Amino acid sequence: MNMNLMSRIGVCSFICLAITLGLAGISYAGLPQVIGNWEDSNDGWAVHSEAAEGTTAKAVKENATLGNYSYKVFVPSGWQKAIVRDLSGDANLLAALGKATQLKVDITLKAKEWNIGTGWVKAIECIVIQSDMGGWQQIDPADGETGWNGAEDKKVTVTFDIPPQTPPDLTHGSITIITNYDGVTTAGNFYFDNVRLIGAAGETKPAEMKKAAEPNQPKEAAKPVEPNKPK
Ligand SMILES: [Ca+2]
Repeated sequence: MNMNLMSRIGVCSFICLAITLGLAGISYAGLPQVIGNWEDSNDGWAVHSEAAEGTTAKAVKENATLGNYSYKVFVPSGWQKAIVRDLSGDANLLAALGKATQLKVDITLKAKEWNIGTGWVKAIECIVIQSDMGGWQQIDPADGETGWNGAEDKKVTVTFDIPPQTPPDLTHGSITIITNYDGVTTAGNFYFDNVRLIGAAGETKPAEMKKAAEPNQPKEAAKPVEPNKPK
């Protein structure tokens, strides 16, 4: 009887502890973190220094998927370094990049702006992360249909899986968006919005979880529990 009760208490404590620590871990890096919203500003983004001549980018009050503004980007045809966000010098954003497992970006293409003819257009080609972990990490879309025939407006969320970036020690990091289209009769713009870094917990807001987890968070017990944390 006593043994039973004790082991039951033990199991319950362990589960409570595991849940508490699990939630605490999720909120560690402040993810999800929006790094591109462009509410009447460039929001830290810029035309890439090696972008093709004629590349332009500015915040506009149209085609937003978060807030009221999106980033209207025109890029000449072909595989192009379009826009870049340098996170260097911002410890919080570098920590977010270090902990992130995914990057998601919303893209809008307007049928009235494009005449694709016999050409082709992708909503986005890939992203490139440059950080302590590697000077050129080219990442293809993991989810989201990037192909477009131009018949109707397109709005798509494209997901990229981010390899581990040695958290929390990044000293520099940047994210470049690469575009690609070719052979079109008339080229239009790309409208980007709600670029966000996502952690292992997904898109749930971490602030609420943090509040619930904090009061019970036992510091000393953290180490023994860690090996059993579900992956
Ligand atoms: Ca926005």
